Amino acid sequence: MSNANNPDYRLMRLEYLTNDAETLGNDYHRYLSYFLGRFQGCPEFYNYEALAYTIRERLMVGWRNTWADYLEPGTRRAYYMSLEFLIGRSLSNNLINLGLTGNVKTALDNYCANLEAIVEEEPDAGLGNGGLGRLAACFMDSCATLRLPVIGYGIRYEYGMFRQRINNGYQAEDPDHWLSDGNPWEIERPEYKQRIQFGGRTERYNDAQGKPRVRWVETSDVIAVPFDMPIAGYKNDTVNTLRLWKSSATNEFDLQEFNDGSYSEAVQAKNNAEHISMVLYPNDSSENGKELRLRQQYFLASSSLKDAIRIWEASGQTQYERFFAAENVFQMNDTHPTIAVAELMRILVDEKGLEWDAAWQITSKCMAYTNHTLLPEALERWPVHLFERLLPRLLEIIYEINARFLTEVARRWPGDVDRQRRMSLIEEGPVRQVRMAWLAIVGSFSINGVAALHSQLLIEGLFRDFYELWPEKFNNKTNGVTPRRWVAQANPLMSALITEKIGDGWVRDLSQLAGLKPYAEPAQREFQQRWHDTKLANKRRLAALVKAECQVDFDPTALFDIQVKRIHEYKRQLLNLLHVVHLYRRIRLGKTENMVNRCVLIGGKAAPGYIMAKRIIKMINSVAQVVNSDPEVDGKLKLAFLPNYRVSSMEIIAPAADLSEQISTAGKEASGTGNMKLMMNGALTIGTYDGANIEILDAVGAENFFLFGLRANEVEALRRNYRPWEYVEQDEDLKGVLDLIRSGHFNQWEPGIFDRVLDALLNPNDPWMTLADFRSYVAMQEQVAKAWQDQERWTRMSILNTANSGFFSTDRTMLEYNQDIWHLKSLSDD
Ligand code: 26Q
Repeated sequence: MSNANNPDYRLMRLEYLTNDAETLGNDYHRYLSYFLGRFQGCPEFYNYEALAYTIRERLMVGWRNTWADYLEPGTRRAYYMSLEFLIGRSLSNNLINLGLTGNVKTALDNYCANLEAIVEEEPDAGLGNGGLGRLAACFMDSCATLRLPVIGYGIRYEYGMFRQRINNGYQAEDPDHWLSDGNPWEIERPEYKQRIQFGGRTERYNDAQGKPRVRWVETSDVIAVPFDMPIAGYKNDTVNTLRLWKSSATNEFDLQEFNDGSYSEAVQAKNNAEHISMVLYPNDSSENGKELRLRQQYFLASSSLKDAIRIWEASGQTQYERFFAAENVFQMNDTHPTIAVAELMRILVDEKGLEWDAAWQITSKCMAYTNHTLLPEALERWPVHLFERLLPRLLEIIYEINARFLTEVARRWPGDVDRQRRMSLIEEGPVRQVRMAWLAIVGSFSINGVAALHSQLLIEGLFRDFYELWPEKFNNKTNGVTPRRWVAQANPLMSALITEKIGDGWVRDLSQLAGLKPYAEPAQREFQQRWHDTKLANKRRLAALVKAECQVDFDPTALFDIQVKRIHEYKRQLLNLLHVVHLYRRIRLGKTENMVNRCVLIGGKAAPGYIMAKRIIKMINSVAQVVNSDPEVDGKLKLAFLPNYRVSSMEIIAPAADLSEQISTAGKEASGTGNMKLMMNGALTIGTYDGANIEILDAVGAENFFLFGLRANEVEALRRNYRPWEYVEQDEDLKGVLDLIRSGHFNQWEPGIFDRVLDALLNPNDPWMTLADFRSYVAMQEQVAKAWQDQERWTRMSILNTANSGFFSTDRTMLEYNQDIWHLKSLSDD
């Protein structure tokens, strides 16, 4: 054992528990009866809880040993800081990664319990909005599988992403109280709590050595309590940690006010403290100026930095200047935790007594920043006055960073005041703002985008000035998804078929899927039939879900055409909908030659304040109602909106998709990751030349991908003289589609409700230029139909999509982060 000389760990050797079906069954039964006090016939939820505890026990030895290894003095560690971790369910994922699925099934049989039903009892841990949050969760899985010393830091929101209901076709939001029945996966560790300061003022003083120093005083403090979630690697005994912070009130704060007789103020303070980790902000493009959000960001950054420092000091380290940056690296998931740059400076200068220059040397060597957006309006900015009130010491530090940085800019470009204005961390104007992306760039040694095109567009556009100053800081790390959850767990049928042919090495080394390519040869009819049958079985499972949730009948032999993602104008769910209306018109006009039976599924949440996105949801539901109930359509076309799209629904959807809709306006989708999940599960993509679609196209070849639409540079060139009505005048089909919608055919009882949507499409300033891509989209959808008509050809293309998806594993992504940014030693390298 590598920790033989660490007394804490030597004293407490732990034995692995036995994993045979009989022991697993006994343990499950013991938890149910002796711990939970429940018996056969109890609500299914208790079976889930008992099984979760049974599995959790089996993570403990690995978890301890992993910690012991990571705490070895001199070990370099990375900390992934993210306001979001969209974990989903843990039970089935842990079973896969521990290799216990089979034995657990057998064990449960003896108790007449059914694993599939039990798994459904677990609420999703929906601590994220979408792509960015799910990416963080996939990264955690891959780091554990690669045995990298990476610790995730996030917030333990009491309420996760809201639950979406559809009411008269409109989105309604319900709170997601996911913790109401407890969370068997977390372990509270109050012994590692931290105190976080807010408000107050700063004060100058001279220390014992007569050195001028600053302290932050008269603050209203909040306590951060960590809750740890185990992250099991795939069959490797490694268990990493996701540490989530919950806010709570300080004790003396309560007592002080209580003694003064102000009971209600004391309760108020407690309330305010506990609000910080109460709820996830449900906006996936920035929400500016909300004080509570800034509190959340600082709460996460400060508690995580203090914890990382505590861990480092606990391993005997004291020499910040020599060793801190060599042994610690912080990856910031977007600008959300970027206040960490200033907070680390504050800790080093004010608390550890370092000189500014030494502290800056350290900070700017251990911070790294990942950008996830190309939309300039989504770049985070915070009003200076808010900072001043909430984080006065941090604002002073930001000013100091800025002053020194602008001196550097002035030295490099003497007299270029416009550049200084553009690059300043402070945006001047009626309300002065702190530019968080600029703070992240200035404070980091590495800045990356999340797909090749995205990273390129960043250095040419948004970050151009900074690229000219520091080209060496910028790099690309194309996103991925974990094949454990998204293939092995979600698609057991296809996984078994793959393993039968190429062995099971693909689960840890996804490039091995290339071994499936020979099975796409025309001679491999038998394999192709089985591939097709597997997809069909998965489509039956999805059809049952659609029936239950939407009361719409999907015929599993029809083409399953799928678009699931947050509802956003740039993602162009509307373009998809225009195509559906176009197909509907063709059916009504009797022009059905070369049409194939199609089931179109759209799912996704709209930010509660995003009116246009909500109207788009209403429109999808309205069109669905008319199309699905029109006898003339007769099964040729179905449309359904799946409510409450989330991680656990994607686990049913991805394996059942035939066609993956990735149709954003080129240059707007940073990467996309749903595109990768669907491809891995054998879907073909219809997509624009955007984000990671480009790399998917490269991997699978143009003949196995349905590419359409303007390129990013063409979109920008057209912007200056975009005349949407010209597309309408020149296109009978488009005119017919828009006229039909305008006529009120889909909203007989609610006249005019879609006028604003149509106006947006016809506006020459429409940033998403939907109508410009309509014709090429429809034409490519005709190619899709043609390909589908040759089912054998389609199946071969499907196999090739899976076979060429190896690059999109987060294992590859994490290896690249490690090689280029983190430089950690894997436990496997010992
Ligand atoms: C910021 C400030 C205040 C409130 C909310 C926010 C906020 C929250 C979430 C801003 C953005 C997000 C999420 C963004 C996101 O999910 N981006 C997606 O990231 C994926 C992973 O890199 C990419 O694949 C997608 O292209 C990108 O849209």
